Amino acid sequence: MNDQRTESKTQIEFLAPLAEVDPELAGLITDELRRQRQTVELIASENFASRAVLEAASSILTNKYAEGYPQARYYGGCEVVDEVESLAIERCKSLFGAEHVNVQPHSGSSANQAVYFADLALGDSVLAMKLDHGGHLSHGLKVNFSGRFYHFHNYGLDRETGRLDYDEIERQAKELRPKLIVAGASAYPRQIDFARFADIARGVGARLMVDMAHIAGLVAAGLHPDPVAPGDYVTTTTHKTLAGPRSGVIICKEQLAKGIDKAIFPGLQGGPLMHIIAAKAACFRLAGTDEFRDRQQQTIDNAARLAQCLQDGGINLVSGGTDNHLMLADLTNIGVTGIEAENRLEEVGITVNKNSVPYDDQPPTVTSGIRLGTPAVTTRGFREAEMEQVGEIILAALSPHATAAEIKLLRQKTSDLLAGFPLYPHL
Ligand code: DSN
Repeated sequence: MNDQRTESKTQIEFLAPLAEVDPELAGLITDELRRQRQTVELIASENFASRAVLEAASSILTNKYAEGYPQARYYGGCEVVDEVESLAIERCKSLFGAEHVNVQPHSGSSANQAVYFADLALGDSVLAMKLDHGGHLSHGLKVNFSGRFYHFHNYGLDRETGRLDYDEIERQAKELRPKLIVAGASAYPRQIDFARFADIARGVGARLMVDMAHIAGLVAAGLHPDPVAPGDYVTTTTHKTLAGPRSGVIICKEQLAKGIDKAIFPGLQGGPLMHIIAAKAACFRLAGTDEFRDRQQQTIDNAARLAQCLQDGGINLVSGGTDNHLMLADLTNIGVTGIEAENRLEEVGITVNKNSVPYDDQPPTVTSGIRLGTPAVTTRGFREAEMEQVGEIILAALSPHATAAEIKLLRQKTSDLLAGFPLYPHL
């Protein structure tokens, strides 16, 4: 009896809520919860992780060191985390039809780094999408590790169509003979033909890496052409359309598995984050459900409806629309820069990010565009009717004639809209 009392007292002390031991930090987290609840989240790379994912990510697995891989660790006591990691691997393999999966990368950028580390020698040549046409920092930006260690060349979007021009990419590949071709983007609103990329890569003896971070949820749901069969390597984050924890994954062909595993550990990382790997396992399980598939379809439908509203209101979209979860608005014709639009929308309770558009004259700190995406609002429950309301608020807020009183009214409209869609009611 005494023992039980002692144990329960210890537990109570151990589980003292954050607010009790660190009110300052708890206050900031509460502020952020309030911000997330009170804004329409249109950042295309964000989402709301499920309660299951949050629970796994905040679990006691954070306490465990597990350098190495299941059944081949450099620490004792790994019998349970071995099962957790194997579960995450098997679920990811089955979700994407993968031959080999490494669930240890801490982020999408570390996943990309590991592929380059495994596949390339310093200075090797790579062909990837330009950052200001929709690529990613880790696809060869000069000040990023990728641009410093490897010789990146860029393909971009066609000036007229705003789309990838596969013939032109093939011409560049033939001229440059890269060792690796990178497909995938952070701000491309159209489907990507990965099979065509694989043909181009094979034609010049290059390997193909697909960075599917933005579209992984759509791929899991079978709503985007598959990158896994044509790609030698596929990297992804797990927190965007996939709605998992903030982290990364590498998928590859079996014959490349040893190189990838060695590149991650001991090449680039030490102990894996077992609590985050557990959260990835939960995310992969949820991503295999009909509910998840329906949500991905709704994400696409919501993006299409928002795109239509913005275009009807006179806003130009790069490539003329969207096939996926995001759109890129070019605001040049309405005389508003990206940073001005981001700030204006923030005032009315809508969060977006300024984004360069192809052939942008403005620097990346200003930009001529904004990127808008629907994964988070769709997880929150928005459907086409709500997207129309969001579209109307955006158009009114970006109008050069919007007065301070109108902006205030628009903020109220956003709040009224959000009130019908509670976020994390258990918190
Ligand atoms: N920074 C991410 C995005 O917003 O698209 C890509 O990693």
